Amino acid sequence: MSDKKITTEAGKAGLSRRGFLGATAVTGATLAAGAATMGGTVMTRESWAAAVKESQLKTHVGPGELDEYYGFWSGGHSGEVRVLGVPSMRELMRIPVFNVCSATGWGLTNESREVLGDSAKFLNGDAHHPHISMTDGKYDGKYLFINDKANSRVARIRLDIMKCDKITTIPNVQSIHGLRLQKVPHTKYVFCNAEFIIPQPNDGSVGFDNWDSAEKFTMFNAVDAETMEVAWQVIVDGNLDNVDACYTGNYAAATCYNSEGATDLAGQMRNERDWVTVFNIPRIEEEIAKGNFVTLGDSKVPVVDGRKKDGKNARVTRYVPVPKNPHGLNTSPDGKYFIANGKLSPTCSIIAIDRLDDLFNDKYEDERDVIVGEPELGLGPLHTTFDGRGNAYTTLFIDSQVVKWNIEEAIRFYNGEKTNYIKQKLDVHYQPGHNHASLTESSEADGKWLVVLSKFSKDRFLPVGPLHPENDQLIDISGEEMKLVHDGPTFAEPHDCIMARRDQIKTSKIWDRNDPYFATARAIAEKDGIDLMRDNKVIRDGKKVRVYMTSAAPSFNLTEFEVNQGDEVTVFVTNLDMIEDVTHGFCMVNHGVSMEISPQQTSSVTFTADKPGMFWYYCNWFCHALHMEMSGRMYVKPAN
Ligand code: CUK
Ligand code: CUA
Ligand code: CA
Repeated sequence: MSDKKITTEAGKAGLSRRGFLGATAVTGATLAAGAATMGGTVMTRESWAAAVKESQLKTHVGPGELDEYYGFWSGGHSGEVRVLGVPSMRELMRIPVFNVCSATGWGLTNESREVLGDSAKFLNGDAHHPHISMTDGKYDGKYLFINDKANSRVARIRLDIMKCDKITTIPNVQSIHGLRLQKVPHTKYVFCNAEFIIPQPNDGSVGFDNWDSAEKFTMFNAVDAETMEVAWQVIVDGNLDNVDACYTGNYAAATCYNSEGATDLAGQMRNERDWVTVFNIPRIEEEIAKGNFVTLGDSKVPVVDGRKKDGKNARVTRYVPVPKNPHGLNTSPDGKYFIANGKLSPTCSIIAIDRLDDLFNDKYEDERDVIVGEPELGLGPLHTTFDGRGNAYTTLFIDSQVVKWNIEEAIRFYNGEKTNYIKQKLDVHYQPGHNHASLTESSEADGKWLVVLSKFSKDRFLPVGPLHPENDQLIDISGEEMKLVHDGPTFAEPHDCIMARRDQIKTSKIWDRNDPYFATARAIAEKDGIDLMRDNKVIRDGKKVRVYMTSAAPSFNLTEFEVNQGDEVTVFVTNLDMIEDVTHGFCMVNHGVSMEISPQQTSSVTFTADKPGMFWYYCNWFCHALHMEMSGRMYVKPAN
């Protein structure tokens, strides 16, 4: 397969044109016919092919073998989270979050609807940024958090069971986009950016005609990672795009691309510089403790004003001008720098985190004094990731490349020294958004694998109609040179991913009967005098009917029950099986009812028996040789 890739990509020109030109142009090496200089050694086409093949062998995870890393992919406007093994890029699981899942019953079951709360009415979501909770700057494997840009929510996934257990809607804002976690001392806060500037209050009193004169803003938000309640909000100037936090626990920084406060495309590109908004977390907490906050509308969340007034900074924020419509914001794993990616500028801006104390104490004349480097990288820098060896990897959307560059050399260049801070440019296919290196958001960044989430696949895969998959490419960054080793087609539209070592994620094999995930079902059963592990019974409560059944492969232990037309029926199924992997399903035919019941789990679902007649229910999760026979009947007695 590596031979084939070399042939198709490099065959016409003899070599991969842009890969070599990109690298040689910046390293000053010569490109002789059929040979290139890489890392000082002359590579022939054959030795290049051999090197790539060697990398590709590293990605081969044989049948029955396990991957070294867990990867969590956002699902974009599919609304879910996907779990992949890295380096095989095999999809291991999907975790429904902001979508509806026919298989697991997410969005249908009472347990999932309780998590979804008021937002259960929304059937869509737009999940961009998955991040693993941290302790002392390392992934602790407890939770994964993810934003919903579509309906302004933040969700938490418990990584022990890989299910979403909390969803919070952020009040008085629109579109939660950038999301990152406090890294140190632990993830107390989930920081999340509301992207769009809206009228405040947004009660219809502001229309198109009085928009210009209206009070309007967006807010930076902190969600308590344990309770998932909104802890506080900060009003900002401009808008908010991406965010990251530092390794001291004191700062978070967010990009703003709409400093213009414009509502049209041209307007949002008017300024040559927008800014990075830096948040001082201890000062925000102090302001709240001192009572220097307001609340908005019905919300009880304390809101601190972080806007400049008459050119004077608020205590809690600083605005650092950077060029132009910046997008990604990434903290280097050594904790030294925030890096803002220029998007409409070919640069990244490097902010020295150790200058932020002085910035907030007004020691600098100019906010730009915290910028210690602004390397020119290529066209359309969107996101940067790190190998833990001092190198940064930035996606260039317009150039369709990843550029590897050395941070300290870029800083020395900014100080006037002539360094070649760009180490390599590698073509990716095509138009990359996020990229992400293994463990890169933690102090343990290990520089092994780089995933590049390319927005277009064009001709890389068998054609599947007008809608194309995207292409998540795996790149070996363990050596001097980046080597592209795998193409991974993905469905719309992962924006970002995060990789953790497999020993950092500890999952349950079967459910704990005391799990809070089905605490409500346990409480209802207890009130009905039901032992969920033993009883198979129908409880009538006026027009409400609760049907309790257990299951053990290959049967439901209640194979018939009777209700009246118009009853609201809740079916509780408890899976008695103790054997790992023996999951049952419950599907009530012609009622839109389907759910997963994994070993030792209780699941419940409520529906209206609105049609008289006999209805089969069956197990829709293949569990046994007699899985087809695992069924029962509901009789709905006609109303008179
Ligand atoms: S964003 Cu999509 S490519 Cu939502 Cu992190 Cu940059
Ligand atoms: Cu139980 Cu299939
Ligand atoms: Ca702008």
